Amino acid sequence: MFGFLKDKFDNFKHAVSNTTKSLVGNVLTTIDTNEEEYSEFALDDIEDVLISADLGVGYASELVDKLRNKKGAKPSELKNYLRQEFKKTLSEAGSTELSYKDNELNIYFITGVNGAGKTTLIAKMAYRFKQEGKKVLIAAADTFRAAAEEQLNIWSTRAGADIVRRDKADPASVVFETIEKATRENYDVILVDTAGRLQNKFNLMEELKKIKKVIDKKSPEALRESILVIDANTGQNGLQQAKVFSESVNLTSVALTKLDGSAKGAIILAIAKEMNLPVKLIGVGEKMEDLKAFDPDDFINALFEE
Ligand SMILES: Nc1nc2c(ncn2[C@@H]2O[C@H](COP(=O)(O)OP(=O)(O)O)[C@@H](O)[C@H]2O)c(=O)[nH]1
Ligand SMILES: [Mg+2]
Repeated sequence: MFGFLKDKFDNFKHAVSNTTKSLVGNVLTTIDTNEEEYSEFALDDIEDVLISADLGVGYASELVDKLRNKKGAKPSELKNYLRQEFKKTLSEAGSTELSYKDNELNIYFITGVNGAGKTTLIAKMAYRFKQEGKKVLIAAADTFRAAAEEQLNIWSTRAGADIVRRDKADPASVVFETIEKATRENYDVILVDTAGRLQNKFNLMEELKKIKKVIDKKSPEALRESILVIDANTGQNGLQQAKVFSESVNLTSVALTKLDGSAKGAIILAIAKEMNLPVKLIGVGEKMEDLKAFDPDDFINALFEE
């Protein structure tokens, strides 16, 4: 396993502090734990609190329906019930470890809306892979904004990675060229940066599909992860984004960025439940080192303040 993947996010207590209050705390203050069973009134309240904590309507009502139909369910066991359910949801979404194969080409296809943190994530990943002694090539396939390419150029130089960029070229052709170069020159890692302007959703999705097609054609066995980058501050909106992207790209995991400033960690549960996608990487700042691995147990512990 890579050293950087052992570098776990250890500040969940802060990142989920509001979440803890709104989710676990509020749910528990909603009900009278001395009651022998749940009243219909209490169940409705629990559902409301879960929804307002960004868990999503579907997930919230599923959790409450289970309680309703569970013979002998006791309000005093609510905390434990939620803990078990959240754990199950996270583990069913799959392994949280970033896939990587030694002595092979590893392609990471990075997507997400504008400003989510794709380019920053790529710079951080490049930096970490370089630290592990890997040969890293970045495909600047966000050819829409000249500034985006320039930003990537500065970052990649700083990270010590190489870059393929072609001004105003077709993004898919940039990726094509990147794979050719990587294969020829024995690179370990390709990071594909993409555009994210959603005001032109149809074109964007077509562009991403085209890039995916190039990878599938040239080097299907090398595609290690298709990562959707989500800004933690977007809440349920992030889930909508995930749905749009997953229709065009076969997503394998999520990178949740800006958790340093956000207290909306509950979105991790919603993503796991609704999209069946594991969060694997966490962005906690704007610097190269600010990339962490996601540990589900730490997250759950922070949520329940243990
Ligand atoms: N605080 C914080 N800011 C971030 C993080 N990741 C990215 N950013 C900032 O978010 C903004 C947009 O990032 P960028 O990578 O350009 O997004 P892109 O449009 O998806 O490529 C920049 O100002 C980044 O510095 C993070 O984990 N924490
Ligand atoms: Mg970008």
